[in-house]
Amino acid sequence: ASLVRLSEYTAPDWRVSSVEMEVDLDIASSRIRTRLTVHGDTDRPLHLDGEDLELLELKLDGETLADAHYRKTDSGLEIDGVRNGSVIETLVRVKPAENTKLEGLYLSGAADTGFLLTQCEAEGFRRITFFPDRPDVLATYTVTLRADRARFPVLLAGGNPDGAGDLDDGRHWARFVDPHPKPCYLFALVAGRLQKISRAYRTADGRDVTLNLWAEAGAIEQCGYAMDALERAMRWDEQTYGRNYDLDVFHVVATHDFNMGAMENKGLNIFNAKYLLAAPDMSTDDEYRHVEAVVAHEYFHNWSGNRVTCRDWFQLSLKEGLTVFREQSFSADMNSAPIKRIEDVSLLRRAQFTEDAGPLSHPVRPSEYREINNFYTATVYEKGSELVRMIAGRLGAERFRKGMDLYFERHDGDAATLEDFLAALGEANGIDLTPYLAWYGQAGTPRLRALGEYDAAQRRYTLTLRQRTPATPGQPHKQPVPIPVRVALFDRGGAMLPLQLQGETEASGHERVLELDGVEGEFVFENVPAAPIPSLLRGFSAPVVLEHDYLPEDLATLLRADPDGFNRWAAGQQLSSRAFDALLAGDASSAALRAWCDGLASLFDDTELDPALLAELLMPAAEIELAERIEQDVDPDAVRAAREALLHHLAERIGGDRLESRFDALQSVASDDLDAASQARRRLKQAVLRLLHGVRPQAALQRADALHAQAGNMTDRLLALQMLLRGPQADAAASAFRQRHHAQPLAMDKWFAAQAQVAGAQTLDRVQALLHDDAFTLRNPNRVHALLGTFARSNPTGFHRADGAGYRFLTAKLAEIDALNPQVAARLATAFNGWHRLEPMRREAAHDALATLASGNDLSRDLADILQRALE
Ligand code: DPP
Ligand code: ZN
Repeated sequence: ASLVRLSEYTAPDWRVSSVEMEVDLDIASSRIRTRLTVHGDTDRPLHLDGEDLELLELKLDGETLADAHYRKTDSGLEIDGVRNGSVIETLVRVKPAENTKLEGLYLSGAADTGFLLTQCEAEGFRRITFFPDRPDVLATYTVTLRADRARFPVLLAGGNPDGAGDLDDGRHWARFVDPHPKPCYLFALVAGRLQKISRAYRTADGRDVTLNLWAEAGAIEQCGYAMDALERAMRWDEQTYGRNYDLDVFHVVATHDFNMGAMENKGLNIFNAKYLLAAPDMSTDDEYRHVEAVVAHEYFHNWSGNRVTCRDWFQLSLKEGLTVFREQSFSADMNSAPIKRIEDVSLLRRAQFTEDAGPLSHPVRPSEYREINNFYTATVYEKGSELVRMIAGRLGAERFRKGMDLYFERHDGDAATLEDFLAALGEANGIDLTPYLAWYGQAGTPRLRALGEYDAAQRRYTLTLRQRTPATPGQPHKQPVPIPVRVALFDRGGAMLPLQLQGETEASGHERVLELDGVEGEFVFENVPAAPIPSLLRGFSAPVVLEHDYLPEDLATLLRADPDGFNRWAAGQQLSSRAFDALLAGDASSAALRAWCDGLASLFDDTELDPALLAELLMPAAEIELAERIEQDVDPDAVRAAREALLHHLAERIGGDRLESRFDALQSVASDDLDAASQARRRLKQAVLRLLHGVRPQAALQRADALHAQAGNMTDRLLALQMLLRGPQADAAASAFRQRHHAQPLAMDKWFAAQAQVAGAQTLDRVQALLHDDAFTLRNPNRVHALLGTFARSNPTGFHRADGAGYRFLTAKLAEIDALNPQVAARLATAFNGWHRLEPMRREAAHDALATLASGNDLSRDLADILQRALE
């Protein structure tokens, strides 16, 4: 397929001012009549994108077009003779029930009971009607839906309602008008048997809005938490960014059949049920927080994405990075900020750093793509968010808000670029932010090397910072990027020192942001009484890999004494990662291992410490992240063994008795409530039980068994199941869980995932058997990700088993899935990401499996693109 390049962007020849649609909905065959009013100052033909559409009528200014005046092309229609102000009318037929790609208009659920819905981002609107399907074509929409009233009692489209009524022969209609010009990727409709909960909301600027959450019968009771979260998000955006909602009604709909997490269609968000439904018996604490975060994320898009959209898909991070940042800030405000930062940085390292180190590495703003669906990545989202965070930090809260106000005001109703974003933030404050553009165009994770030198005679501490970004595919040479490095200095006793940089007349404050704006910079602190311990990159002030030759005891000091929870965790992670390096090399007596174990053993009974933070401190990085520390010839079995040894040493140092009694104490005050303290205790129980399992497996399994039988919440029950799956009661526990939850799809996803995650080579057999479980289907993205995605991504010793059977298994399934749903196949295929760096036997087996898959015919553009880049 052809390459789309950012450098070749040109403004559209033809724009569309208004879209009128009349949609006759039916499961097997739906008809869509569309009238476009187009504008342009050109005599070039009008190109309309279209895919899998059956064209029934085509009119220009009311006249049916003769064959000679238009052409069908590979990508749509080309129409001659169009004039400024012309009206193009098309009538097409589509087949929703046959649409397994879940892009365009499709059926969720069974033909007799399910409902119809749409997904357009990025390029699904062309599967509904002929249209210039690009985000810089903004139009107002009037949409009339017609369908059988009994089969489709609820009809929804984005915008304000504008009439409804009955038709002959049992059908009815409803019309919606969206006055806000929008790109077509934000179009949506929903039709079927749905129930709702409603709430009245008055915006800060006085608009009365009806909030409606929709789900199928049986699930509507699980929408209450999301409704509360939505209201919190709306208030937060008013208070934090001054942004108000702008229609009279806001709909959110849950579906179990969805490729993405959720979609911010204007006025009609559509959610993967996983991120909307929540109930104590079914949802873990993490899932509750995800619901809150995703509800907020999609709502925030109403401004960062919808009112101000993207000029082209290369600018995707303009809306996604910014909206993830807004979502993360919201979640930090609603929950524990340090824990939220720990979670976000962990995810960044686990998902984005690994992506950036492999063959699929790309800049936050890619310069070219074959299939845009493949760029909804951790880099565009998570690294994109880190870049906004860096810039917000550079400006400070007040100036950032001022800049955001200008951005929204200047580009409202517009399709903008990342340059526009930086210009607005900068110009509002008289600051030139263009150096940050380098971050957007350059792939790879910068290495930040820090060297500290203390001069006792001068009482001076010099910190030298140096940056280097490793080469990535297509980008052999890297330029330096601006790196804000948040720094504090500690004395040996763990007290923070007041800071005085060279040139300042006196010390002030305990934390500074040093700006490294070239390859190397030197920063001199004066009046430092003794060699300090630097605390670097505090709060993870830039998405880089920090390299500093800390003494283990200095990291232990930071782990113990830093007043900021995130930084304690960061120090602990550095220690445990170093201890991991040593264990991998066969060294079980490293100073790092000792310092880490001693440090945590002494914090273990600290009653001042938030149990949620202690839980995070007790867990080293995931295997996949630790594997990144190895340059070449990664052996996932060795990685796991070293990480397990790490946990074992820690558990021994803390001691089985203390672990048991801490667990029992936590359990004795357990409640099923969702308050922060109860969640924190559950989080700590998890960490403690895992540690206990390493030293006293019997004691751990006994507790898991009791927990599995008694738990009144999913967090505990799932923990228990995960533990029991490692022991002799695996089958009994699995079938008890299945029996209890077989009617809850979201719980069943966890059941599949828990089994796929059991470490070790033998798990492949179980995964293969689970393919034949009645509840498994390749057609449901959540189910595929639960079983196959978890196996490939979260079970390195299973997927990467030495004989290569895991690779061959996955690629065979990928071919089957690709024929149904290319987006799901392509996403799953990225699990091969690290294959280049595997040890030779596995590397060869992975390569062969990928190459065999790639040589097949009929691969989708999505999957072919991933395979081609992975194999390059
Ligand atoms: N629906 C996806 C998201 O909100 C893509 N826009 O991130
Ligand atoms: Zn988004």
